[in-house]
Order: sequence, then C-alpha cells, then structure tokens
Amino acid sequence: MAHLRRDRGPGSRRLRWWSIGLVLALVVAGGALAGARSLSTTEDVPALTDEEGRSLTLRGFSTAGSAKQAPDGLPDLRPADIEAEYADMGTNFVRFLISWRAVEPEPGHYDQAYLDGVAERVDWYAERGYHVMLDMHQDLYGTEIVPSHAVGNGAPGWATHSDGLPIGEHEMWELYYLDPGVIRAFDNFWNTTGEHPELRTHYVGAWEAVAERFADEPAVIAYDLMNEPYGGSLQGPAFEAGPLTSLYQSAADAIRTVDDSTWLCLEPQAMGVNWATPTGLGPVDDPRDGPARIAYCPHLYPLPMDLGSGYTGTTKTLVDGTVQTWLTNTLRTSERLGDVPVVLGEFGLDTTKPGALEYVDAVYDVADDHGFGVAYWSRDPGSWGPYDAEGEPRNLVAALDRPYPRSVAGAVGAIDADEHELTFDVSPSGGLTAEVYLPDDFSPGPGRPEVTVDGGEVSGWDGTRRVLEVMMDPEASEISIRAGS
Ligand code: 9MR
Repeated sequence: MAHLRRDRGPGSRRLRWWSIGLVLALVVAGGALAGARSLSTTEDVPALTDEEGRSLTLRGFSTAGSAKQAPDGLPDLRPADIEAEYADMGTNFVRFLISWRAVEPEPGHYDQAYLDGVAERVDWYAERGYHVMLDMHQDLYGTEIVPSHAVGNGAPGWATHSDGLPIGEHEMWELYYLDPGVIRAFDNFWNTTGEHPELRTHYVGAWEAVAERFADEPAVIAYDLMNEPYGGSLQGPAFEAGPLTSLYQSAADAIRTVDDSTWLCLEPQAMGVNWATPTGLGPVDDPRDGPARIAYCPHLYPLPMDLGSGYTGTTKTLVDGTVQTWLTNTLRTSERLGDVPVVLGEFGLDTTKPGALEYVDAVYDVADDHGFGVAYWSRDPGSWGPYDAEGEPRNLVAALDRPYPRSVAGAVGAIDADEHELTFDVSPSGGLTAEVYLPDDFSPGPGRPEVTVDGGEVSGWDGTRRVLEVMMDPEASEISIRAGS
C-alpha cells in the first residue's frame, strides 16, 4: 500500500571516544548549517503494518537495560509494570531486549528455557494489545569482555575472542569501544581477522532459532537484528556496506526459512550515525513472498547534550541542527533501502537536565510528523526513565502521554498532536476504522467537553484503555479529533 507523501515545504555521546574536537566540530557545525538551511525533506515514511495490514504508529520503550547482565537474561519486569505503563502513557509497543549469550549459551545449543521466559513476557504484552520488537542487544560485544563482567553484554563467552589484547578501565562505558581487546573481539566476529568465520554463522543461527520460536506469535511484529553495530577496526561505509549489510542479508535469508511475516529491523552503525552522520548501510533483499518487510531503525543521541548541557541556549540550537541533519539522513536512508518504515529504536536522556522535556517533545514531534515509530531508551527506573526506583511516575510520564492513532485501516501519514486536538493524514481502506489513544484529560466522560471528529465518526469508545474507534469516511484525507469545539 502506498504511504502518504506530502511535501510540507521548508522548516516544518558521548563522543569523548574519538577526537572530541574534530567530530564535535563536524557533526555540530554540519547540524547547525543544516538547521540554518531550513531543510525541506519533511516527507513521511510508510508505517509498519500488523497481520491484518493495518498501519501502526508504534509508541513505547526499550525494555530493559536490566536484562543486559541478568543471569537469566530477562529484564526486571512484572505484568503490573506493563499495566502501569499503559495506564500512564497508553503505549502500544516495546523494544524487548534479548541476547545472543542467552539464546545460544553453548555453540549450537539454543536455550528453550530462556525462550520460554521471553515468550511468557511477550504474552504479558500481547494480552494488553502491545506489539513487540525483539532486539538482539549488545554493548561492547559481550558480557565476558572483562573478567569482572563490569561492562559489556550481548555475545556468549565462547564467541568472545579478544586474543589477549588489553582492555582498560574507564568511567564512561563507551570508552571501552576504543580498547584493543574490544576492537579485536569485533574483528573476530566480523571475521576481519580471517580467524573466525564461524561466529557470524552462529549469530545467524541464533536468529533463526528465535524466529522459529516466534514466527506464529502475531504480537511479535519485528526483529531488531543487532543493537548498535560496531565494526571494530572497520568503520563507516567500509563496515556498513560490507560485513554489516552482508550479515543482515544472511540473517534475513535464514529467518525467512522459518518466518515469512515478521518485520526485519536494520540498525546502522551507532558511532557517528547516532550523532547524525549518514549511514553507508546497503539495501537488504527480503526473500519473502509479497512486499518486503524491512524497516530502518536508527538511534538518536545528539552529541552536544551528551557532553553535559541541557536543551537550552546555544546547545539547544546545536541539538536542533543535529536533529534536522539526522532526520534528513534518516529519510534518505529509508528511501535508499526501498522506501522502508522507520522506527527510532532509541533516544533518551537524563530528564533532570534543563529543557529535557522540551527535547523529548521535539523528538516526538519529528516522529509524529514523519510517521516514525519510537522506543524511548529506556523503561528502567532512574533519571532517564518514566519511573523512579520506587515505581513512582517521574516527569517523563506526562511528556510521553500524547494522543496518537494506534492503528489505521489504510495508510497513515503525518500526525499533529496537541493537548486537546489530534490530526492525522489518512488514506482509508479495508474496514475503514482508526483506533486512537487519548490521554485521560483528552477523554470523553462526565463533566468533560465532548469529543468531536472530522473526517469520520465515533464508532466505539473503550473507556478503560481510553481507545476511541473512528469509522473514517472512505474519501477522508485527514482525521481531526478535538476535545471541545
Ligand atoms: O543507559 C545504559 C547504561 O546504564 C549502561 O551502562 C550502558 C552499557 O551497557 O548502556 C546504556 O544504554 C545504552 C544502550 O545499551 C545502547 N544505546 C545507548 C544507551 C544509552 O547510552
């Protein structure tokens, strides 16, 4: 189904890793210049679709960092946490962290008990109407990268070959990416060393085992093939267009032997692209019958804020420029990969910083405007998350509780969400219904202003989940929902 493209005209980390000065100058200056140019690539991308072909707007969290080093590989999460998340923010999506070390603890042995644990949690989400993206997470290659297990997650110990090269101790976790031992572990994984061609085959095999397990689970909508890929001594297009694209192709081919419907989500390399540099990732052919189900899932962590400031003053201007550059590059990549949907698989920050919520709003506005899914990093309690250590809602909750069209029969385009008005572009088809999430103070009820709809009429209201069903006019190009006239 064609998505809606509309030209809206103009305007609509922690890098202390490399040479801070150089990259900061390049990315920020590029971003600032781009901002000044008033970029005009403000088109929307197609949405991911569910098993009934409905277009989905995905809103949720990466869940959770607590799984990274947990002995059982599972996040600290209970059904009540999902209930609270829904009640507070009406999310419909989770980017659920899984790991290669838990899937394949021994070479060729796929741990069904672990997959049972994942399946149980997928059920918790499915019962509450969520869509799940399984994210094969890694940071710094694997848990065994240092004997203390102080940092690193992802790969199993048997697949970790640092060849005795040194790994230091750093306060900032990202700095470990520069240590020779970490670089060598990745070089062995990508077989840049020529010594370990078996590792990529195992990784692909692990994905096939996961896909075999979840192929018939409609709530699992996507597989995020690798979190924040890192090329070791191969960087940039040499890495992304080379071994990374080739790994994705092998994973797609293997997954499609057991699962021909779940979307495959491709991440670019994190270094640079998270800060808005372009990606060199190549297109991946989807061997399924029918239209490709490939999505592009970059992350966004503008550098200036990660260097310590909030979203204020000059930093705000620089961050805005970075976001614009990231957006332009993301839209170009979506087109280059075959006009594919985009899921912003991670963005997030310490929301105690000045202006943090304004930044969160700005990023959600970008996602709304262009039809991107979002998984905020992360669902873990603390200063970045929606809840504190006692489970009490933090300031982020109110910022993320926004109205949105959860699913639309047909195509959905740009969304414009205000406190008491929601407008979105549509091209209705099929059953003609749109399901819309409304925050509590936007919802109908005694003593509340009436909710009015243009472009269709109300055909249902689920007061518990605060989901409004709209029967769209077949000719409607825009649906507008207002609390009060
Ligand atoms: O926020 C996470 C931090 O607490 C961990 O120490 C670190 C290393 O595992 O990972 C951070 O989460 C990162 C995520 O795994 C990948 N994308 C960037 C996230 C924020 O830095």
